[in-house]
Amino acid sequence: SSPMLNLALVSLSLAVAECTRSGCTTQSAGAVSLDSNWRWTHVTGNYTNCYTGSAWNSSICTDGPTCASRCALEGANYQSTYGITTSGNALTLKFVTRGENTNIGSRVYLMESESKYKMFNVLNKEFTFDVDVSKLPCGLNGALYFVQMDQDGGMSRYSGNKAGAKYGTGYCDSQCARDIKYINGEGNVQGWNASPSDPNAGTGGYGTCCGEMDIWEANSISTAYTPHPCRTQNDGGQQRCSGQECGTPIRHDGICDPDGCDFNSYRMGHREYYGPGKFVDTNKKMTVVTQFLTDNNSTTGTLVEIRRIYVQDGKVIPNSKVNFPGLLEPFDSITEKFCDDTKRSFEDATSFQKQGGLAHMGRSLAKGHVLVLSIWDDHGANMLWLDSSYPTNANPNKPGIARGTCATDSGKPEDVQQNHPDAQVVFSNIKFGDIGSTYSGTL
Ligand code: IDC
Repeated sequence: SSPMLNLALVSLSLAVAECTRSGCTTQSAGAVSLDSNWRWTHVTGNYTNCYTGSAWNSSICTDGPTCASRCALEGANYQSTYGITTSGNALTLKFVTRGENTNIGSRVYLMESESKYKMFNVLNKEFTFDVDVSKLPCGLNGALYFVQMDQDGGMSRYSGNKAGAKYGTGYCDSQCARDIKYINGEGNVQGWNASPSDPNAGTGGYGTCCGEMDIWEANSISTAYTPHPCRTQNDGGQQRCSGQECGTPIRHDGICDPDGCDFNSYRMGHREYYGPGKFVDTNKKMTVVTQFLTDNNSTTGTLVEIRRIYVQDGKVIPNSKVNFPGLLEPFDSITEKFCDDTKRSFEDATSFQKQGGLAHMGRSLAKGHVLVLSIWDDHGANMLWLDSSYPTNANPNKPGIARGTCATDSGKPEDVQQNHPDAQVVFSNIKFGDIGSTYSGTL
C-alpha cells in the first residue's frame, strides 16, 4: 500500500468528550477513517484495479510484497459510496449503499490526527456513548469495540506500508481476520480464495490477530459485551498469523480467544431486559456505560471487573443479573469468576482462560487500543451467536444456547441485504473519563 493518487475525502469529523469529576470537555474534534479493506486499491500511476470483487489482479499482484509496492489505496467518499455520515457528536453507519457499486456495511476508526489513530487506555476509566439500534434487525450488528492495533496502522513497523492510519490500514482482531487485503505492508495474495458466500470478499493465507474488547455488539433484539485476550507479542499487539495460529482448522487452538467471555443479558437468563418495548427499550435511544475496574483503582492495576450500566429517559438502569440453575452467584458483571462459572455451566470451550483471561485482557488494554465502529452482517454464522439459539442443533432450553428471540433461520446476509437495505446504527455523544464522571440520572 503506497500513497494515493486522487485526493478524495480521507476522514470525517466526530466530537468526543473527556470527563473528570469536575465535568466534561469536548476535545478538538476528532475524526474517523474508513478501514482500507473498503477502499479502492489500484495501480500507483494509473487506475487499473489491483483487486476487484473477491480476487487480486494476478498480473500486478504476483506476490504480497510486489503487490503492495505497485498498488495504492484511495481516499473515500464517505456518504455517497459508503453511507457514513457524521454530524456534531453523532456517527451514522448505513447498511446497504447503492452508488456506482453497491457497498455493504463499513468499519471506521477514531483518529487523533491525520496519520494517527487515537489510543485509549480504559483501565480504571469508564467509556460511555449513546446508541440508536432501532433500525438494526436480526442478523445485523452495530458494533463499538477496541482492538490493539498499531497507532500508525503499522507504517513504522512494516516498510511496505506507505499508507498508514490515514487510509485505515493495520486492522486486527481476536478472530485473526483473514479477509484483510493488506497485512504487515504486504498484499495477502498467497493462498487468497474467493469467499463462497460473499461476492466482495475472500480470505488469504495470512490473518491478523490482536487483543479485542467488544464494548458493544448489538442489534434491536440482543446485545453482548465481550473481552477477547490474545497471546500475541506485546500482550496482544497486532501480529500476522498463518495456519493453525489463526484458529483454523481448530477454532480454539489459535493465538487468540475467538469466543471471548460474553455477557448477553438474554443468554444469561433475563429475557425481558433488552429489546423492543422491554426494560431497556431498543425502540429508543439509550446511553451505554462500561466501567473497567482494576484491583488497586489505578490505570496500572490488574483488570478484575467490567461493569455495565444503561441510562434511558433519565433513568439509570443497573445491568441484569445472571439467572439460571446451577450457578454460584447472581453475577451482574464480567469477572474471572463469572467467566469460569458460565463457561463451566454452559459447557463452553475455555479459550478465554487459555489466552490469559481477564488479567491478560487488562495487560492488552494497558498498551492502548483503537476505537472501532462498524455495521456488519455475518457470512460465518448469520449472527445467531448474538440474537438466536446457537448452535442451532442444540436444545434451546439448555442454559447458554438461547441468546435472543431471532429465528434460527434468520440473519442470512442475502436476506438482510435484500429486506433491510435501509438498516443503520447511530452512535453519538461518546464520553471517556473517570469512573462515575460520564453519566447521570435517577435510579
Ligand atoms: C462469538 C464471538 C464473536 C464472534 C462470533 C462469530 O463472541 O465475537 O464474532 O463468535 O465467530 C459460542 C460460539 C462462538 C461465540 C461464543 C459466544 O461457538 O462463535 O463467539 N460462543 O457467543 N458458543 C458458546 C459461546
